[in-house]
Amino acid sequence: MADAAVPTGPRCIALVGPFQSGKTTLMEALLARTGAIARAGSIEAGTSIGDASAEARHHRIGVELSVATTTFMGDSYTFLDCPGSVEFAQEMRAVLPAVDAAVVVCEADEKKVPQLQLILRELEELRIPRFLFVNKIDKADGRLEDVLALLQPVSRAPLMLRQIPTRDGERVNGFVDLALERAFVYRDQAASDVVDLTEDLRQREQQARFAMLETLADHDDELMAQLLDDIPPPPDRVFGDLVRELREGLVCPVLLGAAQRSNGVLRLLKALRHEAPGVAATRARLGVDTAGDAVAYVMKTVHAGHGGKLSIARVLAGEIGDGTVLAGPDQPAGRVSGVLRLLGAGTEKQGIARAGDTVGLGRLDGARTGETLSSGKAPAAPVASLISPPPVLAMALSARERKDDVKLGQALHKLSDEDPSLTMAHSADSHDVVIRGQGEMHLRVAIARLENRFGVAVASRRPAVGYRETIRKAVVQKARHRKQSGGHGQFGDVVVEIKPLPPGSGFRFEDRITGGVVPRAYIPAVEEGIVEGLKQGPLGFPVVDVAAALIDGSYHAVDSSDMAFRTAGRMAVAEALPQCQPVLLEPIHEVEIVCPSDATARINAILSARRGQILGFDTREDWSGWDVVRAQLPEAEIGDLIVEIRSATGGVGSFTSRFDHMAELVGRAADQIVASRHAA
Ligand SMILES: Nc1nc2c(ncn2[C@@H]2O[C@H](COP(=O)(O)OP(=O)(O)O)[C@@H](O)[C@H]2O)c(=O)[nH]1
Ligand SMILES: [Mg+2]
Repeated sequence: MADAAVPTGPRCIALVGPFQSGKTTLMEALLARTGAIARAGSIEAGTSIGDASAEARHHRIGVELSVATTTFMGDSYTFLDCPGSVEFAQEMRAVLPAVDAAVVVCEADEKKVPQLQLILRELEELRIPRFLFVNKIDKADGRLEDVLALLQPVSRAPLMLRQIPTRDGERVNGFVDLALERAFVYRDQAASDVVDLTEDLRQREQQARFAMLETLADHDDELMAQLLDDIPPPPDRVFGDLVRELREGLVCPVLLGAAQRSNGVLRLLKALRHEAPGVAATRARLGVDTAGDAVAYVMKTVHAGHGGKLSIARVLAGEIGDGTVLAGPDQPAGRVSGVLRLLGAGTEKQGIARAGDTVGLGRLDGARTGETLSSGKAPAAPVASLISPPPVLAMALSARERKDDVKLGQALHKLSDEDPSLTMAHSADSHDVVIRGQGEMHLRVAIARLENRFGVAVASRRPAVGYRETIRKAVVQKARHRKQSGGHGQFGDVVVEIKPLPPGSGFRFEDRITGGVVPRAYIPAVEEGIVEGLKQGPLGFPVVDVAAALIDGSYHAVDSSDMAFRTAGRMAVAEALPQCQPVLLEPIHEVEIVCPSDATARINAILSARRGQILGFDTREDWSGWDVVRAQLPEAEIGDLIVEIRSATGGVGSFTSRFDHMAELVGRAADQIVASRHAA
């Protein structure tokens, strides 16, 4: 019947959804149901195919993408288990462009609705066909209609029930499929049994089916006419609409199940088989040209500790085998060495990858996540442009052993190649490497990977705040450096005027020598000495916004030298600064926080408690139910700001910040900073 429309060929399906909703468990059930594994492993026992890395096992949550390919009714299916935590959302974002469809795994939990909204939004923007899989139906205690009412506001497409639960007392024991009009009773770890529809059930089924048909009819006038005329619509029409409206993103069908018991899993597989598009439709969505060249999209990059690089890619057109030469948008990617079928951490050689396959490609040293590769002469049109979210947390790292310094740099380089939402930079103020990422767990996992995968143990600490100091008063200071030792002596003598400059001016040097009392040749050395002296002021920080003028001095025909004048310049500054009323400056950033509106008051309170000055708040453009709060906040208060924002917003709030200005800081707070600087 509907089988004529079933796309054949490999499918690629993302499993997404809030943290802990059961994605990894569902992937396990899908793999067991399709025979890729003998039986479902468990997260608790550390035997699942997904979350197989040391870091995921340790934390018992998904911290990276897991990929597994299986076969169902003769077709290949690759499932992508995407981490649910916002800190690892980049892993999901990178794969989505090239998937055929997504299964959004969720549960009836009000607290997770904001996270669901973020995920649905990504899918909606990329026009990815999506099913909602309401999981953990085995412990559902409320009515399904209430769950849907809770979730509907965060979905742009109508959530359309495809099944209704049946109950044995309070417990959900099966479901009625509203398209097939058939009732099923769940069995543990097995396919459901078909049972007769009782009269009572048939009435409920009719009602729910009518609601489904009405939703479909919103985009099918003929179906609408049939419903109005009470004509039973032909099954082909209903199945045809289910397929078309899913693919066009007009509806989001809702399926039920309990991944842990393998309930509803076969139904899900069948829905995917009949309704999810294949690679041809995905190519059309992405505008991929099929001129004959192979085109592949890189979903993830993995650097094994011992050097090999693996690019997990979806072949969108053509074929890729060992030896295929591929190029990215701006550089050669390399020659494929190894085409691998993936089952979590396990791999198996696969001779050739056909259009639609999702595989590991070995040794593409020039390929990056998010790139579209082509075997043709000209680069392929990119199917996606990945933008990494700005970092929200930083940590300073140093290798525990000096000999690992170089290795640390190299390993971090590989980690940020794998995950562009993790960046690294050498800090200007110290010898540390500063890593920046999406949250505490994100950075902690990066550190664990350094150790587990690259064998580099690191110490980590909060990065230093960029304090500075300046002066409030001008002083004229004389300094003479004179040394008589053995043969040549040293002689340099200067009079320097130091005075404050307006904020943001930095440093200015002026030569006001007349009559050659200090010869021209030595003046640059005096300036160098002054600059050195300003590197650390009396409070312990670099001194900014000062002018120094060389106004007088003297020299010695034999003993004067650059070195002597440099020393004199440095001495003059060191002696002058304490008399200039030094004052501490702290960096102030302008921050913009985005959050669901019901958290805005809490965010304001957090900002005030952190010495923030709130500049205003607004509704967030194009995000109904969200606000943007703008404020000025000291850099010292931004360090762990994200932790508090997340806990006030169910994990979904975030912020961006940029340096705005330096502000004077006095009193106890300043004294403490100076004291701890001197103690360090
Ligand atoms: N009761 C029940 N628990 C489930 C079900 N599916 C998953 N879980 C549990 O929910 C927790 C989170 O599952 P997991 O698959 O790791 O979620 P993920 O974070 O979405 O990958 C685990 O403790 C699972 O055992 C289900 O169908 N019913
Ligand atoms: Mg998981």
